[in-house]
Amino acid sequence: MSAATSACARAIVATKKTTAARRAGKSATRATPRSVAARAGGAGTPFTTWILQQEMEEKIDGELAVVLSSIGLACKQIASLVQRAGLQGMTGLAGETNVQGEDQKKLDVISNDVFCDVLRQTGRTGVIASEEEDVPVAVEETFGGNYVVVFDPLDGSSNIDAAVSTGSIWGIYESDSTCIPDFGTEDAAKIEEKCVMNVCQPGNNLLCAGYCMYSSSTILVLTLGEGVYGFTLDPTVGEFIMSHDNIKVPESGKIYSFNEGNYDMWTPGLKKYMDSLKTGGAEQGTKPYSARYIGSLVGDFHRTILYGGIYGYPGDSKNPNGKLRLLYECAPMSFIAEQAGGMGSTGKERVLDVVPEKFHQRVPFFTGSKKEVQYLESFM
Ligand code: AFP
Repeated sequence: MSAATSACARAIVATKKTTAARRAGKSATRATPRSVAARAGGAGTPFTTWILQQEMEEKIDGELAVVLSSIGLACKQIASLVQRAGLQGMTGLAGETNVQGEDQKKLDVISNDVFCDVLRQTGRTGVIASEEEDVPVAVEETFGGNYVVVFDPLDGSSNIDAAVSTGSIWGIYESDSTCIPDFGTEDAAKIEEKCVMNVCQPGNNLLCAGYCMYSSSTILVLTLGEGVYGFTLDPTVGEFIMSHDNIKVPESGKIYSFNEGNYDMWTPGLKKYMDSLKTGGAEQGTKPYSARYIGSLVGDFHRTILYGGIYGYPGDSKNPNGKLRLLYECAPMSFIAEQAGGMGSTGKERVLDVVPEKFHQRVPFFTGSKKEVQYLESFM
């Protein structure tokens, strides 16, 4: 590790501390003025109004407000593309594979362009990092803010051709001033190194995490570290409207969402856990759990936080770290799960505590109701 990189690494740990302190300080010291309480949004509040309210209440700055509204715009554009995909020849493969060796669908590529374009155009993002890109990319034109945005523009895209739910997932971090690339003096390798350092932050540093589900409704769910809020797209006005005020995941729930086809490759402990669900789980002798699996993380996760239960993508003998990516799938979903009163775990530790070693790192992932995730952990 070079001296400059170590400085970045140290700076990022410092960022983590200040972010946590800021969060703690905010909730400890900020009183809610009466005028704010009167303005506070609830069900029916448009997403753009809600963002402005968060800014007025100093939960976010003006720069982050711009980034959030640009993500809302990207989600609307992708929702529209997904709805018309079958009619406009946008189903099927693009003919390329991404760095992880996965076939890219046409809509994967288009959705990635949509996300990258809106984020660049805000001028408030310093680094953007996508599932579909080999490495995180520095944005040359920043005129304020320097947010780091990690995202999976279209997760579950193997479902697209059958018109089954898909979704976008994102996480937003603060970048550190010592890790901001200098286009005037630094070469491409140095800039890339700084971008990777900026992106490889633990989920504990997340300022915002969210997803948008493209299904029978288009629903955008996000957290800024103080509760979880859901907004449903009203197609008649083209705006997300708050439909889920302060989502809380039920403490337990008898629905499990795993790709059980991998059972033979699981550890004995995990097999035992899975078998136990069929005879009542923690309360043996009661009714068996129900299996629900879409194969689209956003859809399976959304159902899990609303109805309760557990979603899991474990490691197995072929892929010890499972399939899901830490930075733009597991960490953002864990932040949301925790903010809704649930959990996000690798089976052995809290996902938000995992410090990424590389950009496309995978981790085993279990999330949902607290009691269900704790019960799973007791077998691991
Ligand atoms: P695709 O984007 O290739 O459809 O992968 C979706 C995904 O990353 C996640 O959304 C699913 O939960 C998981 O993979 C499904 O994987 P399996 O098909 O192996 O169950």
